[in-house]
Amino acid sequence: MEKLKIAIQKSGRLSEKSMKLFEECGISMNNGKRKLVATSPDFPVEWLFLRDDDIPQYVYDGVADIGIVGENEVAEKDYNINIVEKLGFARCRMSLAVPKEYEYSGIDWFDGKKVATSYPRILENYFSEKGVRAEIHQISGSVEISPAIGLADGIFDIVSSGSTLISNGLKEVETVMNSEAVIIGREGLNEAKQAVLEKLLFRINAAQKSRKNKYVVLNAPNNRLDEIIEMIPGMKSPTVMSLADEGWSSVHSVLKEDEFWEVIDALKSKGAQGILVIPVEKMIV
Ligand code: PRT
Ligand code: ZN
Repeated sequence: MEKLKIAIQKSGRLSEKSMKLFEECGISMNNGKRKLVATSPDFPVEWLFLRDDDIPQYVYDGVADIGIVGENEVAEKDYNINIVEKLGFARCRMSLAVPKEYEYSGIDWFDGKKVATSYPRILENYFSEKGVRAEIHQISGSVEISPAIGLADGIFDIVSSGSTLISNGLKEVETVMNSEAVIIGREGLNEAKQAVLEKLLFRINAAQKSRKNKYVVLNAPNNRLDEIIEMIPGMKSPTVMSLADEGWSSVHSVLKEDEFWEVIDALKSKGAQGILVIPVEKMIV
């Protein structure tokens, strides 16, 4: 079977989670990532390990069929490639920041100013959309120190916790875009590769759904059973079994991660006891 070629970051913030994604899909790697290329004994894929900056181009050129990269790199490179799937890790935002002592009045503040960044294209598009005329100074690293050394008035960079900005005396003033890791793909995969990609996406979806859901087991007093069942509808409906102790039932269901704490509190207030929450390994709906 023809192999789907997948470009992933060799080492950096994306690499570990990218590898883990395949592991969760039951796809193992033959030779470690010390090499340039790896294959799998159990799935028709081949990985290429690259710098993240190069991944959009490799996919666009067809050297790789798909790749895992931050949305920020996709936007900066601006090739005609598709985002096939959002992966939910390596979340960050791309923001403008200025020295904290400056009074920032709004985006017009940047008119006539100098801004340092490693992402000139995203910034240029943003400024032109906002009608701001600023000088963009492209540098490849340590963007956050440029105001302090007199290289620029402000910066445009990746922000995650915000602590790098704070420790460099900067404040975030505009968020230009949000980013997370995504799978990018090129147009025109042949039928065989498209079939492998679909199989892979099916597995990724199952793994992602499982991460967003928890399996809950609890004991419910029979006189509040209806109310409790209503709160945890599950995939179809909960499983209810009688306990040896009369007047009580055991309820099994699936609960979404984001509503988890709220529902647990409400369940307790309805008299639920012995609540167990178990991770779901795979979820096929
Ligand atoms: O060597 P290679 O070119 O492959 O890697 P790289 O050094 O260019 O990229 P890498 O591994 O640092 O980041 C890869 C991707 O992770 C980025 O393109 C983003 O999509 C995503 N990502 C998520 C981040 C961050 N969070 C992040 N915090 N990339 C960089 N940072 C840096 C940021 O530049 C800043 O210096 O961390 C600092 C800010 O962090 P906070 O938490 O202090 O705000
Ligand atoms: Zn990079």
